[in-house]
Amino acid sequence: MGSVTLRYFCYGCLFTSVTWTLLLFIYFNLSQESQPLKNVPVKGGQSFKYFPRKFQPRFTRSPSWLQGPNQHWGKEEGRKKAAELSPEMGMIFNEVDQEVRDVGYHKHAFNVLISNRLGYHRELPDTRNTKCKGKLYPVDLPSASVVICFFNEAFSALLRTLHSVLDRTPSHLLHEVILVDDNSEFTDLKEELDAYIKKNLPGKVKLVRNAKREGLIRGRMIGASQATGEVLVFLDSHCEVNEMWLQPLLTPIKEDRRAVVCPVIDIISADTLSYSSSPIVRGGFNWGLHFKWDPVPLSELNGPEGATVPIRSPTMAGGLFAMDRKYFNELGQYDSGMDIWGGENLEISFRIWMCGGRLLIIPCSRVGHIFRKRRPYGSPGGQDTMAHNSLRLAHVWMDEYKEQYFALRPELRSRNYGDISERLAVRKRLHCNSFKWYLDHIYPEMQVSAPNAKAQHPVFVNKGLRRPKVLQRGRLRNLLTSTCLVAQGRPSEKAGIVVVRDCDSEDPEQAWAYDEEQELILAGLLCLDMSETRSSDPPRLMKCHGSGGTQQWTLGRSNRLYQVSVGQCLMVVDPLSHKGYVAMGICNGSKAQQWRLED
Ligand SMILES: [Mn+2]
Repeated sequence: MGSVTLRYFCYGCLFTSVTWTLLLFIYFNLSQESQPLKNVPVKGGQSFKYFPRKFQPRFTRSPSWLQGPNQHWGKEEGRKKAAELSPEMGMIFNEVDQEVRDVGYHKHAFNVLISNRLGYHRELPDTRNTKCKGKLYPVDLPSASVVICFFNEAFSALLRTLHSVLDRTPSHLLHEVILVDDNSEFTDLKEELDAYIKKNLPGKVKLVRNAKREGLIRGRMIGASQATGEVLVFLDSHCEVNEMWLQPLLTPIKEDRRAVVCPVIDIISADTLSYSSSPIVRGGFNWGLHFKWDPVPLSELNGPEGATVPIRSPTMAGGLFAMDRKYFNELGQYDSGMDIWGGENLEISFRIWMCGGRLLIIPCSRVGHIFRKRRPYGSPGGQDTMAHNSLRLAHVWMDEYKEQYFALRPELRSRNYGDISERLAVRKRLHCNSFKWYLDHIYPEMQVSAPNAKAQHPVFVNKGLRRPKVLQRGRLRNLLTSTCLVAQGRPSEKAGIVVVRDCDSEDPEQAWAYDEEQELILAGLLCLDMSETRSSDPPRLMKCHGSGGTQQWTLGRSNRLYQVSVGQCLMVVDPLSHKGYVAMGICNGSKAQQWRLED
């Protein structure tokens, strides 16, 4: 009897264990299934609600959500895929996201919401010419001190700059990184940054704090004075260095200590933070003493090694370059009489060439830089530091050619520019050539004009006249009201707003084209555009500019029409109103936000 009871008891146990095993198996499988979707911003509300108080970088290697279900790419292709940003990275789900974005644009002039979401490490597309990838560099290169000055930088952008350097530089070449805080006002750049460095980056990263605002120019000199590596590498605080960026910079310096080298500055979009390759151009300037990019003369590009050899550049853009540290000191560092920002890049460029050095752009070294549309900070007293600095450089270096500048800025002729005797002494000590020598030998393309001659035509090198391919055409119908998006006035009217009206398939003024640049073009004329600073404004029809951002739209999941630079979706404001107003709103999946591009 007892043995029967025991047997049933054992069967019971066995049955229970099997049931539990099955349940647990199913549970873990399902929850693993949903794991990769944890951070996908598909539904509003929960995903990023913890955001800006204390930002936690979520993606420490690459944004995991970009990797779809089939992950069997080769290494290179996988890298490329991971390096592509989701166009919906900037989507706003709630008021907190909205605030991060709006305050971010105001303080930093780029999309801080996306910057935060990217985290401190990300994969980048390798934008080098394929020939660069086969190049070999000496093992015993000089060591580098990377100097990064910052003032009120966005925490995530600064940390991404820093980590990109640490991630992509061989440690035997990286002597140290010196951060110079130019007396920033934002509190997260104080204790929080100290704590982060102490906890995560002990050893190679030094942080120097200026007790008062010195500006970029003196800030860099302070950083350089603390450096002990053989080569100084200056970077902006909103950069990301790319694959094998440093070795191609150090090699020409090892060969000739008077070579000053710049990487090619790739473009990180201020609106989307997407990384794209820059064409190879070189630095020039105009007589207003503004830096400009020039096409590279074919004679520089046609060598046997093609587009991989260093290119002589008359000037540098300023933010990113490398130079032998002792040579930097010998050559007179910077003009410490220059304030905050502006003109220092032309000053050092003229000085390098005129005093026996060479300035080169290295096509195989790529560093991305966030190109902001405005500088988000001024000078403490609000003075025009660009004019002050330009005056100093004109008086020290430009000899009789400073008249070219005064012809354009006659009001500056009598302006005080401080004491330049120390800089004139530098010029004398180094036995520098004349400015005429510089123009004749280094920048013969520069035209010297008599006063009042007509202005030089600017050279556009970045965008060709290629028209993007149209992917889809049709009317843009709202699914709630079944009305179509049209111009309120004429579709040719610039800055006109758009509204919804009854659909008419015969009306050519209702015809939209959606192209590969993600532009929406009405009646073949103007592009649907969103100002990135005022997301409360309705979208308008503007001239197509072809550079994404404010004119970049995605027709996404659940028929939403998402605008990349404002991070919101297009919606019908009041479905019952005859006015047909539309506006941008937080993407909530409602029917008022659903659109279809249809024939
Ligand atoms: Mn910059």
